[in-house]
Amino acid sequence: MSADGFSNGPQPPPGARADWTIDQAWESYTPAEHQVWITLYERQSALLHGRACDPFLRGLEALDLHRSGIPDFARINVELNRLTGWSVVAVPGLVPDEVFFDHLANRRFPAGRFIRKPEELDYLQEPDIFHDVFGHVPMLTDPVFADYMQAYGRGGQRAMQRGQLANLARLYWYTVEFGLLQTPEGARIYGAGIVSSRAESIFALDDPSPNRLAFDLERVMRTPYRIDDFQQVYFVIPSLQALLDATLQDFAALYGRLEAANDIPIAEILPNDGVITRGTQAYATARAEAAQ
Ligand code: HBI
Ligand code: FE
Repeated sequence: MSADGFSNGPQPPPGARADWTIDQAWESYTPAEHQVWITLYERQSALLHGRACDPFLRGLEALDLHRSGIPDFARINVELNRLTGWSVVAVPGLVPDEVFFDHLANRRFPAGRFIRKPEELDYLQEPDIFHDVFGHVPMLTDPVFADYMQAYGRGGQRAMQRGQLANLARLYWYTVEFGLLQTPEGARIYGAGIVSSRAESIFALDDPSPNRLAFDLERVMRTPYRIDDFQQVYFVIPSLQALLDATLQDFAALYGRLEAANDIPIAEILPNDGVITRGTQAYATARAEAAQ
């Protein structure tokens, strides 16, 4: 561990602090940048009633994210801190896993300060402020999910020491990024990667192509995911409490079993899977054929 408390991994970019945070410098956003947020916000929020879960919609309201333009972290952090002790901190972009986990373990969510270009509205490589703040932050107002994200950060720190990061990244992907929550009205979105994407907000709930399976932590950790396209499987939790409870287990025994287990092919359904939708995989097949 070097002086700044992190191992001698990649150093922060110029202008960033040792923990990779930067000032948001909210006053330096241009009207055009605020307009991109407004365009994305109006498009997504029109879509999400009846699609996003209630804790997400309550979080949007609680943090007043429907203000006209890019939120000022100093403003939203007052309410976010009061609700669950979380803060949003600005970072230049993706940060090393070790830095990311340390922030989560301390209830700090690292959010990119940059926003996508108007010509990038539908897809961008790296999470921007709309993905991070519109997608991830509203759920952090929910006390149970707030506890889950901190537990995930602590789990990440342990996983790094054991070299089990790949399995833990799958848990993040299939819950925090692409998770669905079962409700009496049907499945609802809580994953940031879905809720911040117009097309996937529709695909994840309505399209017959993907499998939708009951969440099982070990099953998720054995399942690869797509980083370049819609998911071929979505995992559905019965409640946020069930997701938090799943992290309160003996991960050493779990990691031991995972080392001995094979990955499960991404579109496969196992005999003891809880099947909510047996997908056609028509979308993924068509995309694979088009790519040939
Ligand atoms: N850094 N800023 C930022 N945001 C992320 O979502 C993020 C990251 N670094 C690593 C990472 N995510 C993934 O590897 C997680 O699975 C840990
Ligand atoms: Fe994300």
